[in-house]
Amino acid sequence: MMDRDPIELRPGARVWHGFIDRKGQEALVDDIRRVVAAAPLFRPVTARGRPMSVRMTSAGVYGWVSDRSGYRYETRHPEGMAWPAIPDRVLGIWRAVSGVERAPQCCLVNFYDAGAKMGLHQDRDEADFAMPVVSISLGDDALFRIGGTERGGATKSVWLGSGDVAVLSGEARLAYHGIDRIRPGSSTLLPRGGRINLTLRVVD
Ligand code: MD3
Ligand code: FE
Repeated sequence: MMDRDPIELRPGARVWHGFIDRKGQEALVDDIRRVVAAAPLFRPVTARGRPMSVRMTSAGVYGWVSDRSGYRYETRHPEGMAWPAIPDRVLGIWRAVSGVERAPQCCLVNFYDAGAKMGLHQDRDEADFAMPVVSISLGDDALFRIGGTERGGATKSVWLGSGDVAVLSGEARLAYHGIDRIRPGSSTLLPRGGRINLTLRVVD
């Protein structure tokens, strides 16, 4: 499975390129299809009412939602159902790279079509920043950007490809990060193209 050493973008921010082989990626896509069948993708709107370009859903005890009342973790999908369980294969990747004993409570599923992006932000809605964030990329390549813990500092960029796994921990746990753009058509994993990112977090 893990055929290379990770790249350390900054202390605590590590990327394993090619962590998951093609068969593993296909199995993950099947897992995510089942998650999306139980908890459909929706397009969150910001507190100011602006629709996000990324569509989302979640698995786990908590899911991440955003609407006119703001963003937060919730135990139910906006349509009212509980979130489906985090697939075992996804939990196995968390165990392999997270370095912590606790299990993730949220697997956020982000779907990026050709024009989607995510602005620079911090992940800080969680209670314990000693718990890392683990990210799994599937499908089209994405240009990921990471800065420091203050807005406006220097940033570094790296392309995340299908099967790459990244961990944000330690002093990078509160680093600003985002997705500038995807490279449409760069992967054959998803028949209709696009990118799926799974972001795993311990919430409470
Ligand atoms: C890169 N999602 O949902 S994954 C988010 O690709 C979010 O959809 C982005 O930021 C996405 O909040 C980025 C998060 C991530 C975590 C750790 C990393 C990316 C990383 C560590 C190193 C490099
Ligand atoms: Fe984030």
